[in-house]
Amino acid sequence: MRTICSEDHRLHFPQAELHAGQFVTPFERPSRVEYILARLRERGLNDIAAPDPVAMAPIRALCRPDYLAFLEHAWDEWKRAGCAGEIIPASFPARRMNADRAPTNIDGKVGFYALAAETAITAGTWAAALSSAAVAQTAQRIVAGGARAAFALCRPPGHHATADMFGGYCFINNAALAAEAFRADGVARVAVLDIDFHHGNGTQDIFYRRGDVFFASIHGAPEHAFPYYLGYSDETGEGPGEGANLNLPLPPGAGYGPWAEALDAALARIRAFGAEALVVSLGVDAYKDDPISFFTLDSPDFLDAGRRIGRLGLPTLFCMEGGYAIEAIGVNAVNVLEGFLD
Ligand code: Q9C
Ligand code: ZN
Repeated sequence: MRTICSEDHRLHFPQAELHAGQFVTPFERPSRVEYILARLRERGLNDIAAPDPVAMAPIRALCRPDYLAFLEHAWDEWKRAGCAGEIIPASFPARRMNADRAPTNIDGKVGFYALAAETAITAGTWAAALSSAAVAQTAQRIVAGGARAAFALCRPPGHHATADMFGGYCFINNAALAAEAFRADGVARVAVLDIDFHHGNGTQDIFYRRGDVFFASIHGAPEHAFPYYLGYSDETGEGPGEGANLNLPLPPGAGYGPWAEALDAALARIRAFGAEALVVSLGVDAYKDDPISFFTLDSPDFLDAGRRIGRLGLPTLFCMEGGYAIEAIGVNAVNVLEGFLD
């Protein structure tokens, strides 16, 4: 299995994350990629390449133009406004306020395009987000070209990003971009399986009214876990997308027993949907020692999960998402890939 990875992910390295009322070093940090690369090499998965140049047209088709313009120019506007630190949203269009009219003021704009306040934007964030999208695009082409699978080692991650919002460490939805690329290549039915601990609200939102892309997510129940305001099991899709959205929330402390049961349920639905290509949003924050999550999967469980996904027999693109137990992230992510290849 080939891995695609860009050095440019390093351009996004904020110093600050608002966590538990304090600024801490962000959980989503550049070294995550180094641990995964080291483990790939350790396991002989040495086919690692840089991405092709980013294709902007598919990103423009996926995201709202004003959101992309915001991401591209936010840092300059922030500096021009005399703001001293990293871009952190602090004001939001909450209930009964204007959520469809962007302010001109940069501080107002930042909150308008944010879904949470933990994710900082810095000088290199736009370039890094584009490099991450390019990684997904290049890896998707490899699978579309006939490979059984490819690994898009995306950073920053993408599954919380909608067409018009950043947050949850995400800016551009790499998995959604890849799913759309399969559609553009003529694949009639595509499935996105999101095994990150957090609900893939961005991916769900993008495809919610679509019947051609099935979305399934196993995640910490929204009453208890970020992103809190989406991810309930009664969210089943709308209009032409009715029945093409499957949320499998699990309670605090859930271990591999219920998790694997949820995975099998998701895989059965993907099979029944008739998917011809699969995008896996590969987060490994369901791990027992993850600092911001509450499932209790152990490293060998990720091997088993990969095996089950492999038994679907679909052309599969793995897109890296979360995972914050840094010392274990390499083993856990690569275990999914190795299980798949078994
Ligand atoms: N302050 C992904 O796994 N809030 N994003 C967590 C810690 C945000 C996770 C609470 C979590 C985002 C891609
Ligand atoms: Zn996550």
